[in-house]
Amino acid sequence: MKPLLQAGHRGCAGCCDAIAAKFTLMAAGEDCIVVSPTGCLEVMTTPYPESSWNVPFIHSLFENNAAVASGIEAALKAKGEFGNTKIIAMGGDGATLDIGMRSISGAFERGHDFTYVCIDNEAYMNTGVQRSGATPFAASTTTSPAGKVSFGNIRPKKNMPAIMVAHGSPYVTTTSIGYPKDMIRKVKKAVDVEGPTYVHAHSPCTTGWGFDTSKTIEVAKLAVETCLWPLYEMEDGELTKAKKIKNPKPVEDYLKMQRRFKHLFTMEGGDEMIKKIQALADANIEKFGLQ
Ligand SMILES: Cc1ncc(C[n+]2csc(CCOP(=O)(O)OP(=O)(O)O)c2C)c(N)n1
Ligand SMILES: [Mg+2]
Repeated sequence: MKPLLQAGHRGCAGCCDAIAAKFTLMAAGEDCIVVSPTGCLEVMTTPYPESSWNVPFIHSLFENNAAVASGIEAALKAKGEFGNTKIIAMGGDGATLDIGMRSISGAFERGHDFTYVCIDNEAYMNTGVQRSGATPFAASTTTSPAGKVSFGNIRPKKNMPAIMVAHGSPYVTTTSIGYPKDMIRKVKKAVDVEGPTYVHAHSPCTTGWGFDTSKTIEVAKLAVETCLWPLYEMEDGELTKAKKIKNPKPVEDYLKMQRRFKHLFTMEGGDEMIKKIQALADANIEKFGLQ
């Protein structure tokens, strides 16, 4: 079978978006329609007149990504052609947590049968690494730069999965491109569950985070192994599964691999910030019962 996302696209070496899209399509199979707004994934896979997509792909605006997906579902149903076709809206963290939030909220409220996959590389990468609602505490970005008077981004990540749970979604899950089997299983489940489902995939970006292009998966795994990115499933609002981490690694192991956190190891007071980040990981262990 030909790959559903063709090789030869223009992603960076080690690109997380390509990996996330590939796993999503492996899970959804051929009979799917993908809607995606502007962002690295769309730009690198669809330079006119080329396309890497071997499934139907529609480029939406940021603002109407989930609205387009829900329109496709409604149209197929009206034509009596809905069948088994999986409708997938796939957007970056900026598209999902910030600019496209209203249309996602509306589509989930209306209860359309589709799956939203957020490819979370924790900043607006395509336009040059600007901070988004998903940028973690103390990360340096071009709009939250670390410097003499700043340790970088001052706010913690917005809890998007919790917002989707609050919409009454039957299935909300977090995953990571560092765990292919986990991600493929969860996307499969999400597309099979009836109603609006949400998959939030943590996706380390070599260019924006500043690590070697060969380390994408290693960095992704460290986010999970330090408990900074817990892998869990919520069904009908209840926590049904969380990946246990027997011996969590210290958050330094994750932070020190990335240029965006480099200042924490060189600036006076950086150790206090690292303690705050460790506290976020410890809170996840408690909240999701990771041990
Ligand atoms: C309404 C609107 N605002 C801003 C832009 C400019 N823009 C294009 S790509 C992009 C970054 C997208 O970031 P994200 O959704 O996180 O995807 P990534 O590129 O990081 O994968 C932005 C801000 C736009 N195209 N439309
Ligand atoms: Mg992004």
